[in-house]
Amino acid sequence: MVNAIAVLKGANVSGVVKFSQTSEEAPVVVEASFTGLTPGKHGFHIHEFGDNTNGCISAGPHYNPHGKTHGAPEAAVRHAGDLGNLTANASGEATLKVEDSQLKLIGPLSIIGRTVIVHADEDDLGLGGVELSLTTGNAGDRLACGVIGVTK
Ligand SMILES: [Cu+2]
Ligand SMILES: [Zn+2]
Repeated sequence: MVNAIAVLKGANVSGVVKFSQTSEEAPVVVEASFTGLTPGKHGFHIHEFGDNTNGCISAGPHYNPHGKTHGAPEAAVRHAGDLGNLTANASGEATLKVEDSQLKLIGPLSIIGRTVIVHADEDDLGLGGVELSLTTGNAGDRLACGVIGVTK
């Protein structure tokens, strides 16, 4: 079992995202809990770099080791880092628990050391019909980010 965690801090938004995987072929369990969001949907991704030199922007594009276009988490064609959206309630709180078959904590495609980001806007899952739909889901500003580290 490998466990990893990211703690995200933004101006208003904060959250914790936990990951676990039992073997390289097993799905990764993702459990996220956020506060301080505006109600509604917010794009939620793993980005390529674990670099916060200039804030969340230094994390680079969506983690995409297979050179695919952006998509929904359940789509066959997606970035490995595409986790879709968090949905915040009227109090600005969002929780998510999913199993994802493209993320890895074990092996050469591990996401440990990369960055989790929550965005200002909804991820259109590649279907928005604007240029950014196919790269970022047009999810807007990066509200909060955190590097994924190993935990017990
Ligand atoms: Cu993102
Ligand atoms: Zn993507």
